[in-house]
Amino acid sequence: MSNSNQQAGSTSEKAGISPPEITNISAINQIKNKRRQQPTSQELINGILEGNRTSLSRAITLIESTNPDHFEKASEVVQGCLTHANKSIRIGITGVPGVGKSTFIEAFGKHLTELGKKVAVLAVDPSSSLSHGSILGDKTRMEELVKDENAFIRPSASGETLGGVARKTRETIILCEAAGFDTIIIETVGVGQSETAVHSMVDFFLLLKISGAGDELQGIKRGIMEMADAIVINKADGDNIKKANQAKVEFNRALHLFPSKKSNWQPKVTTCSSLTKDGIPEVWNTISNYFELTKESGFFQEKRNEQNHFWMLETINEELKQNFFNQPEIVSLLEKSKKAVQNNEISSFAAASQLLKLYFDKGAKAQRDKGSE
Ligand SMILES: Nc1nc2c(ncn2[C@@H]2O[C@H](COP(=O)(O)OP(=O)(O)O)[C@@H](O)[C@H]2O)c(=O)[nH]1
Ligand SMILES: [Mg+2]
Repeated sequence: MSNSNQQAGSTSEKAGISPPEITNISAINQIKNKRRQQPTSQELINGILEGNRTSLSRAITLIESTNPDHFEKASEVVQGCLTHANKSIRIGITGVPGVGKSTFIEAFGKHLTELGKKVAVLAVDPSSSLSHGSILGDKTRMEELVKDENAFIRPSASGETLGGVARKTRETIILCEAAGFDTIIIETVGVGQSETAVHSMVDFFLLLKISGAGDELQGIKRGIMEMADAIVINKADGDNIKKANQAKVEFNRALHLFPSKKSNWQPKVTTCSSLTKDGIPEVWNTISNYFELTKESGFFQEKRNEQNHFWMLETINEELKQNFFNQPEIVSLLEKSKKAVQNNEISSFAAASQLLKLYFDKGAKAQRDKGSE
């Protein structure tokens, strides 16, 4: 381009949209060229293994992409990183909105980077397509951690089913670990099934609570209490300290009523303030003790193996479902069957059988066609 600095004049104004005052064409072309030069999967893998954050971010974007052209490349990158992963610890954090998860992760994450750790923060929040990613909005609450070169914060993949978000988060964990992050924190909101998904991808599960008006245990789902390896009562500062300590006693009592865990770990209850940072080092001590115990007993590896197996089956379930529901013939028969079931013309089971038969017959035909090619 001979004339790189072009002054855009009023003559080029279109329908009331004025172009920027100075358009540097050569700069734009440079950017366009850069964008066009997509790194190969091997380049991305090399970048990630060197700890290059741009490569890491780009690879995560590939994983999150819904463009089928990206699937294979994303899968190659994950595969290439796999043997370099698994050297980290993974901590899940849940709690209802407002309990202080983001503020806690900021304080806790800073404590960890001060201890020399490299921390990656991810989120599983299938509702975030509406709120544009909870962590993204929360980055303001993680001001220090965002600036920390030993921390990496990534909002959750959005516009997806829980299964989709969860799988992508699992793959993102692998990439972060390969990039040298040794402590992975996964935040999830305390609604729906997302805790169960996060619980099945972490080594340690932490439930964040605040002290309430007395009856602390009301409103907590038993399942979540059972999953927790620690309950941390946040906002134990100012006038709240006494109530937080009472809540601690109550939760401790409740936890002792649960059958003992396979890990042989007795879940702990502690208090902390994410604002004053009181009790934050103690949370880390608790978690360290857990890892010491479970790594020595072999439970740590056993749990990871189980999780890998679980995710293999989960992925098969998810893909089969996707494939089934994306067939145009299925979509149209599904619509017809829905009405027929409503009108009592066919039972739900018979309708389901019909749909599955159509699906399997179609698959069998495709196989035969392939064979006779
Ligand atoms: N007093 C006090 N306030 C806190 C503490 N942690 C968080 N908060 C406040 O609680 C509100 C919700 O915090 P946030 O981290 O956004 O909660 P999240 O929705 O669980 O991520 C914010 O106004 C925080 O400043 C704490 O330890 N003490
Ligand atoms: Mg938050």
